[in-house]
Amino acid sequence: MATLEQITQKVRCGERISGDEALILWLQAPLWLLGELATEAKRKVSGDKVYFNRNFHLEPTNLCVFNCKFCSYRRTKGDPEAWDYTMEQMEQIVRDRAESGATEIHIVGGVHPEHDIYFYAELIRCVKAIMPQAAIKAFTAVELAYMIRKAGLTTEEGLCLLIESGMEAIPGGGAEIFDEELRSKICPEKGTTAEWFEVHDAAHRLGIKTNATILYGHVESLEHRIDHLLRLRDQQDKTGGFNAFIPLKYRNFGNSMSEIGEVSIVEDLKMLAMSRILLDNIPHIKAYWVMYGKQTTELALSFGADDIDGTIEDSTKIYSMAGAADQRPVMTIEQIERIAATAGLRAVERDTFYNEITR
Ligand code: V47
Ligand code: SF4
Repeated sequence: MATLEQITQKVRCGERISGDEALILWLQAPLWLLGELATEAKRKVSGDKVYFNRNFHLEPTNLCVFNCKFCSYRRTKGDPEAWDYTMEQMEQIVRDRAESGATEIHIVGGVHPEHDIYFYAELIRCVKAIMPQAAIKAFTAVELAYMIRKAGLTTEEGLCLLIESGMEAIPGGGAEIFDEELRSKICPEKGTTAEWFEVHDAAHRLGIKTNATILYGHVESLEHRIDHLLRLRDQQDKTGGFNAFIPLKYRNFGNSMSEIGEVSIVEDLKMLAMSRILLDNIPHIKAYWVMYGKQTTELALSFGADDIDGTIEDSTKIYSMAGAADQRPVMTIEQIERIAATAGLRAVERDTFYNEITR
């Protein structure tokens, strides 16, 4: 079996490591070493840059046909905290932000019991008509698989319909944990791992860039996390369409797994570093500041992250409802620049496809 020194050497030389080697590194490497290895790997991809974008989220509803145990966001119809926007209300939300300079609109929500793929195609067309300059990154693979299946279309047919309407990228949500047994415990009704991969595989083959996530810090083991990362690395070898990987820390407020608590910041930093080291073929590792909070995000930039997501403009409720510190998440460009500078890095504005934007 390889030693920590041998594995460290391999990572330094840019050689791919196996799952067994990753486990040794995760268990034995001190935090500073993981930070150093991940930073070296990050620097090869993005030098001294930290990417961000000007973006906002549109969350059509928090009604959902599923009931994932970790979800703090879902409500049932009639609940005072439920929302279910009409097309007109969503158009108004976008119109209100039309002058914000956003280059991306991230659309995700619950899996609505009634709305079908044609409603969402229309939504994309309406949003695009109001902000043609912004890219639409829309719907998790779980939402997509559900609406496409319900319409009786093949995955390719469903995606093509949405692409023709203006969908340009797909976010990484719905991945949770790929291990089938564990997935069936924490989100038994949700779309399967195979469905998640089918949507991303088809999207990549159609030329659409996507992101990927993991939900970590609940009841999974390190082996489950490594298995998750390796499945993504294999997929990326085949289709190459993942832009970014986003480790999502389980936040425990207001859901039915609350009693298990949350993992430490050290655990978050190790998760980021190991993601950077193992996913040698996914260009960007995103520290989603809305979920970590601004302080942990500063630290994340010394552990392999090269992206912190965007300005957000108080447009998402997923993490504020799950206990994140920022109850009204907004980040100004000055704050983003300060966070990057604290880590000795340079904030660079990007579009959805990581083209740099100079204003
Ligand atoms: O899939 C739900 C997660 C995800 C909780 O692609 C929770 O750029 C932690 O995927 N604690 C949706 N996480 C959000 C998402 C995302 C976010 C930012 C950027 C991108 C991107 C994607 O939120 C869900 C689920 O894994 N989630 N509940 C919770 N209690
Ligand atoms: Fe629905 Fe998503 Fe919440 Fe699961 S995580 S219950 S799919 S909104």
